[in-house]
This record gives sequence, C-alpha cells and structure tokens, in this order.
Amino acid sequence: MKGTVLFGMNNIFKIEPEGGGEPLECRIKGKILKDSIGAYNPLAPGDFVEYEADENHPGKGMILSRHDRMNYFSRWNKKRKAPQTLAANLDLLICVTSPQLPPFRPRFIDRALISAERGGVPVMILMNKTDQGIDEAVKDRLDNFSGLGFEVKFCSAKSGEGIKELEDRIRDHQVAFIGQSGVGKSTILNMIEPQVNQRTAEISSKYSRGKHTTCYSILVDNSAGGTIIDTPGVRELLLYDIEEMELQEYFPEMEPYFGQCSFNSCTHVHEPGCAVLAALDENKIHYDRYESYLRIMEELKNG
Ligand SMILES: Nc1nc2c(ncn2[C@@H]2O[C@H](COP(=O)(O)OP(=O)(O)OP(=O)(O)O)[C@@H](O)[C@H]2O)c(=O)[nH]1
Ligand SMILES: [Mg+2]
Ligand SMILES: [Zn+2]
Repeated sequence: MKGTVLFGMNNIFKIEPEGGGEPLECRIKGKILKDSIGAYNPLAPGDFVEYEADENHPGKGMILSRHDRMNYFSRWNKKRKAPQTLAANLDLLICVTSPQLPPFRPRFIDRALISAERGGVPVMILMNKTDQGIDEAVKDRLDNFSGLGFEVKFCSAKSGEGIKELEDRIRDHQVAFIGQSGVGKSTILNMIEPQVNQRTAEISSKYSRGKHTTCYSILVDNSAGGTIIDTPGVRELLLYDIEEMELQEYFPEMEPYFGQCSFNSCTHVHEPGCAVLAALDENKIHYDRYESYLRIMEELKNG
C-alpha cells in the first residue's frame, strides 16, 4: 500500500494512506531504508512510501520503501554531520520572514533560495508581520529579490492582510513553511487551518528571537485542497553538496558576467580582471548578496 509521511519522531512515522483514511503509525522494516543511508532522517513529511498494515495491530504498520523524491528541501546538520531533509515533494517552498521581530535576516533567505534550487523546489519569499512596518533597508533587499525574479509576497497573520491571497496561491499545492524561529510559520498555518491548533509562542523579549516552539515538521491537509507542512525554525541553513565553482550559478545577478572575467576559472573573489567584481563596483550587483556569496564560498571551501 502507498501513503504520505505526515510526521516522524523517534523513528515512528505517521502515514496517511493514499486516497485518505485514518493515519497509521509505522516503523521502518529492518530499521533502515536503503535510499536514506547516511542521512540524518530517513523520511521527511511529504515523502511517499510503500507500507504494509499490521493485521494484528490495527492502526500500526511497517514502511517497506520510499518512492523517489520529486524534490526536497534540506540543510546540512552540523551536529550530526549529515543532510537533514525538512520536507519532500513540494510544489512550493514558502520561506517565511519578518521585518523586525525577529530581525529581518536576508542572508538566511539567500541560503534558503540556494538550497531550494539545489533540491529542485520552486520557492516564494513571504514577508509576514507587515503590521510591524517595513523599513527602507528591508524594502530595498526585498525589491532586489523581486528584481532577480523571485516571487515575494506579503501578509500579516495578525491583521489578516494577504492571507486570502496566500490561500488562493497555495490551493491544491503541497507547500512547506520554513524560516527562522518566531517569524510566524505556525501562526499562519493556524490562520488557514484553525483546527490544526499548532502551538505558537511569543518572541523572547530578552533576545528578540523565537523560542523554537515547533519541534518537528508536520504535514496537514488544507481543507481548501492541497497540503501544508509546518517545520521547526532553523537557526542556520548550512549548504552542502555544491561545488565551489557551481556556487555562482545560484546567483542570477552574476549570470550576465559569466565568460567575461580574465580567467576562465574565476571565482569572483580576488582575481584581477573579474567582471563580477567590476559589476559590484558599479552597484549592478547588491553588495549584501555578494557578501552572502563570499561567506558561502568560504564555507564550501572549508566544509
Ligand atoms: N505582530 C505580529 N505578530 C505575529 C504575526 N504572526 C505571528 N506573530 C507572532 O509571532 C510569534 C511567533 O509565532 P510562531 O507562529 O510561533 O512562529 P514560528 O515561526 O512557528 O516559530 P517556531 O515554531 O519557533 O519556528 C507569536 O507570538 C505570534 O503571535 C504577525 O503577522 N504580526
Ligand atoms: Mg512554529
Ligand atoms: Zn570573476
């Protein structure tokens, strides 16, 4: 039988049977799935699996295999030194952010965009908490994202602004909310599907940060059609599985200058006659984006 992973904890996975019905609690037969060797988590919400129900124990079953993923959103788990998949098989990844509390962190978004592209997932940037006001520096960075061709949307889970548009955009899609802790991922989910009643929490007044309220990813059905995955806030989005020389391909603003540097194998960091550095000098490339490029490059080198 086939089903979708709703969530997993301590190697027990909740599986929704294809076509609907009561979810089953399943373990993985033989403890490992051959497709997940070396991974931090063998299965993620959104994964599609083959399973068999346990005839002697209603509501329980065994997972036999995982179907190939259409795409995935993952990061490098530093502690466990392994890739960690936050969600799989997505029509859209929604990178949720906020203007002030917690502070806007565009470099986090830069990484999310790269990781999404690496995993083959279409992505949207969703600025939540518009009720807090958006200052010029934040606007400038968001305009830059739009100018590069990324979809940028706005909402406030507090005032309700933009929520209807969001619901229309995600209807019949499998989407996942990702972002730092406290940006309002679970609040938005609750706004769309109140019966889910995900726990949410105030931002810490001492650190102006979220409190990592959501502990594990879950997939829920969107009553208007489609599914929504809520993920725990991540502090860091470390990239992996990208070659240093490949990194530039994830920066669309560098593309017009490819092939114009003096050196064929230019890394656009310090080389003389670099067309990307020249474009940076002329403000044709946003300095903050370039700074992200440098930091990630450094990380890929040392990683
Ligand atoms: N002002 C304002 N506050 C909001 C908005 N959306 C969410 N919040 C508040 O932000 C805080 C954090 O919201 P959560 O939904 O728990 O954030 P989260 O992204 O799920 O956080 P983690 O589960 O820790 O990753 C809560 O106090 C929410 O009430 C909004 O649009 N405006
Ligand atoms: Mg949450
Ligand atoms: Zn160059």
